[in-house]
Amino acid sequence: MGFLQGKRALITGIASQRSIANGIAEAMHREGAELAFTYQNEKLQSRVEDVAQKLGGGPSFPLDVADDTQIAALFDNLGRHWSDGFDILVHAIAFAPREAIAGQFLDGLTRENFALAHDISAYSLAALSKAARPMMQGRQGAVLTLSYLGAERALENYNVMGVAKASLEATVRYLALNLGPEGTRVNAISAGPIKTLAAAGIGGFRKILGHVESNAPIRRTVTIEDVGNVAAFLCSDLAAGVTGEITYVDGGYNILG
Ligand code: 0WD
Repeated sequence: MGFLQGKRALITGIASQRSIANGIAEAMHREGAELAFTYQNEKLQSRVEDVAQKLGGGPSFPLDVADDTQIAALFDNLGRHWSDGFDILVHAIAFAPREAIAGQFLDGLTRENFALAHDISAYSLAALSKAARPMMQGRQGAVLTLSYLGAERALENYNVMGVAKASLEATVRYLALNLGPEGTRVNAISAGPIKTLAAAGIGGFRKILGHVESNAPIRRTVTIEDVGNVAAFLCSDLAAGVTGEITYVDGGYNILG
C-alpha cells in the first residue's frame, strides 16, 4: 500500500510532461493518492488532461491565479467533486516577464514587473491556501510549494524572481503558523535547476545546469522524479512533524561555499 493511500491531492502548475508538477503528480499517484488538476489556459488544457488520464483519470479545472473569480470557481468545482474535502495542495506556479529574469536586476525592473512576479509567484500561494482552507481543515493535510536558491542568494539573472521567491518562503512560514493549529502543514521544496518551460525563460540557464552538474555533491542535476518523491513524502503522514520548512532537493548544491 502506498504511503498516500486515501489522500486527495490538487495539483497546479502542469505546463508540460517536463513540469516539476508532473513529477510530483506521478509520485503521488504511485503512492496511492487520488488526484485533481488545474490548467492555466485552454492551450494547456489537453496536455493536462492527458497527464490526468495517465494518473488515475481525475478531473482538470481551469485556473489562472491572477483572476480571483477563477480561484473561487476552482474551489466551487472541487467542492462538487470532493464534497467532504481534500488533503494536499501542490502549488507549482511562478511567472516573471522575460526581460525581468535576464541581465541585470535594475535593467528589467519596473513597478509592473515587480508586482506581477510577486502576484503570480508568491501571493497566489496564500490566496490558494485561503480559498482551500474550508475544504482542508481538520484533515491532517499539507500544502507544498516550489522555491529556488535565488530566494536567499543573489544569483545572476534570477533578479525579481529571487525577490518573489523570498516572499514565497516567508509566506510558507506564516501560513504554517496560521494553519498548523487546524491540522494543515505548509512546506516548500527548494529545487535545483531542471530544464522546464519556466526555466527556459531564465537568462543563462544552460550554463547554470552545467555548473551544477559539475559541482553539486551528487555530480548531477536533479530530476522531476527526485523532486516528486520528496514532495510525496512531505505531503504524507510520514512527515507529520514537519511544517514551515524549506527542504532542498538540489543534490547538495546549496551547501557549497
Ligand atoms: O529549475 C527549475 N525548473 C525550478 C523551478 C527550480 C526551482 C523551482 N522551480 C519552481 C518554479 O519557479 C515554479 O514555482 O517550480 C515551479 C514549477 O516550475 P516548472 O515546473 O519549472 O515550470 P513549468 O513546467 O513551466 O510550470 C510552471 C507553470 C507555468 O508554465 P509556463 O511555462 O506556461 O509559465 O506555472 C503555471 C504555468 O502553467 N503558471 C500559472 N498557473 C496559473 N495561473 C500562471 C498563472 N497565472 N502563470 C504560470
